[in-house]
This record gives sequence, C-alpha cells and structure tokens, in this order.
Amino acid sequence: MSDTDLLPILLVPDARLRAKARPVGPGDAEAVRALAPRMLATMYKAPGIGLAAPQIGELLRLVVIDLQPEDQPQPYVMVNPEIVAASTGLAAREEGCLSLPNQYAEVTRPAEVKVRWQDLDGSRREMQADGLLATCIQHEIDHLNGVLFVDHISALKRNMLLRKLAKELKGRQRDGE
Ligand code: GNR
Ligand code: NI
Repeated sequence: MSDTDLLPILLVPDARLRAKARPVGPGDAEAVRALAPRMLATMYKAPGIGLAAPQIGELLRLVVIDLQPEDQPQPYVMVNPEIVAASTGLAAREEGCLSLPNQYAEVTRPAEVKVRWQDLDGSRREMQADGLLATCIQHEIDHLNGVLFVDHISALKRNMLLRKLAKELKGRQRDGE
C-alpha cells in the first residue's frame, strides 16, 4: 500500500461524522504519520482545501489543510488542533464539505482565530488566521466534534439542503456510481 493511496470519504448521514474524535496520543504517532500523507492525497484529489480524520473514518483529532492545491502546495498537518482565541468580528462565507457533496450555504463564524496544534514531529505550533484559512480551520475542528457546516444555518435551510443531498445520493446509487 502506497503513501498516496486514496481513502474513501464518508458521506452524510454516516454516524462517524457525528462522533467526537479522541485526542492523538503518543501511541498514535505511527498511525498519524501513515495517515497524514494519505489524507493530503485524498484532499488534493477530491479536490478540497481541508480534510478531517473523521471524514475518512478515523476518530482522531487530526486535520489537513491546503488552500492552494493548484498553485504551490502549502500543506498544514494539524494534530490536536484547538482554537485558543476568536475575534468578536464575524465573517460570512459560502461553505461546502466533501461529506455533503454539491451542497453549499453561507456560514457566519469569527473572522479571525488563533489556533494551536502539534505538527508531525510533536512540536507545538500556533498561528493567527483570517479569511478563508480561518473559515477552513473552524470547519475542520468542527468535524472533530461531530459538527457539520449545516449545523450553523437555520433549520429550514438545513433540512432543505439535507433532503436535496439525500435525493442526489439516491440518484447516484440508482445510476450505479
Ligand atoms: O474543500 C472544502 N472547501 C471549503 C470551502 C469553504 C469552507 C470550508 C471548506 S472545507 C471543504 C473540504 C471539507 O469538507 N473539509 O472538511
Ligand atoms: Ni467538511
């Protein structure tokens, strides 16, 4: 099995997308080193700008992010990421999710966040993010808590979107995709 073998991305309503992921511990170092490159390859192929371990069925606090998949790769691998500060100022942005293909909605979140994580060597890292990166970090950390972007919109919009998704996935299944 190669480093870059792609992993299947779980789709709503898979129960694993609603579970709380557990922290990565010292005993997970090897698993995380093996998973990270495969998660990045899966994200680039999708294509997406982020992927959280629960989306590939691993209930670990691990995310990968790269905002520039087409240009020069700038991958972040975040182990046990935490938002340690969030701005009071909010920003609205259209979000999508690889676990809810072809569904989009405007989500309002803190415009800037400070995130702390460990890298693959176990070094502590911290950065301040704004713009799309801030949105993506919050979206990925939500996944670690079983939260999806549709949980941030009105029940009416959420139900419309989930029904549309179910219908489209049923169509796919019928067409043998
Ligand atoms: O690829 C993705 N694009 C995106 C766009 C706006 C806000 C968040 C995202 S993350 C998403 C990939 C994904 O589902 N990550 O969990
Ligand atoms: Ni997502």
